[in-house]
Amino acid sequence: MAVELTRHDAFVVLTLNRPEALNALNAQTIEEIGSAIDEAGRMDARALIITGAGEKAFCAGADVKEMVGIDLIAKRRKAELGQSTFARLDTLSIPSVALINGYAFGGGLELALAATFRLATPNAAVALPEIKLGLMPGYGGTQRLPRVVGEARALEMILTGRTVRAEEALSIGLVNRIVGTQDRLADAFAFAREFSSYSRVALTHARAAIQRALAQPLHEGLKTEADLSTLAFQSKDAQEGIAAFIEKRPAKFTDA
Ligand code: CO8
Repeated sequence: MAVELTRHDAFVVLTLNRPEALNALNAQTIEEIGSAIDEAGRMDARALIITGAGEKAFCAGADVKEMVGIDLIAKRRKAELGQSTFARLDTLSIPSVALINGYAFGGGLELALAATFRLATPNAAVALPEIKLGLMPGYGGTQRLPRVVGEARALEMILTGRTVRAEEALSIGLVNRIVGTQDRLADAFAFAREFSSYSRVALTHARAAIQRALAQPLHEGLKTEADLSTLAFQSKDAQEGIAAFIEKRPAKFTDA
């Protein structure tokens, strides 16, 4: 299997497992990522952590060796399949955390960009180097990177293919935190615990509202926020959270 899915208490870990090719995304890997995301959604977990096998790479991008000699339709299908597979993270019922251990190049960074959060190990190095191959990003990079780091930085990264190291990635907001000097998975779980005890209802609506913020004009986004915040307010968990505050006790959320 090119992808492993393992359960760790409240969390599911998806590991890209082709270390001999720096976890590059061949057709089999993309297909298995899609199935694993779907499976993770059925596992009643609190978060999905995505990482790469080995110490060297999260993922070195689309498998360049599979790009030789394919026709126009296959090229288009490749882009659409990568995009639709990574987009499953948008609609996944739980937040996802890309734990970038080492290289996240091309399609590897595009996968990380589709996750809800990104963490980087100190040796992480991210880039969209497609330009060096005479290509451009095709798995969502031109759309998601500017949303995360702004147009100017996205243009620079995509047009120069420059590698960005962990500290710089943190400083431009491309990753949320640098983790894993000792145990990267333990740090990712600790990060996920910071949100995973809260009501799934409120978390889901908040994520959906933020996703829509970037896809809608402000006046429509505000309407979406009014709709979704009312739904969260109407939940049993909101009643419980408010009561717990007033009674000065910890809230017991039931995801209802
Ligand atoms: N595809 C296939 N094999 C790869 C890839 C890759 N992307 N990256 C590394 N490998 C393989 C190498 O060929 C090598 O295999 P072998 O030992 O059999 O020669 C093995 O992994 C180890 O790699 P290196 O020896 O190169 O390791 P280094 O430490 O010297 O270098 C790098 C590491 C810098 C990450 C280097 O491997 C590299 O530059 N890799 C390519 C990165 C790249 O260009 N990625 C972008 C690919 S394009 C893409 O992702 C576009 C997505 C959208 C497509 C849309 C289609 C329409």
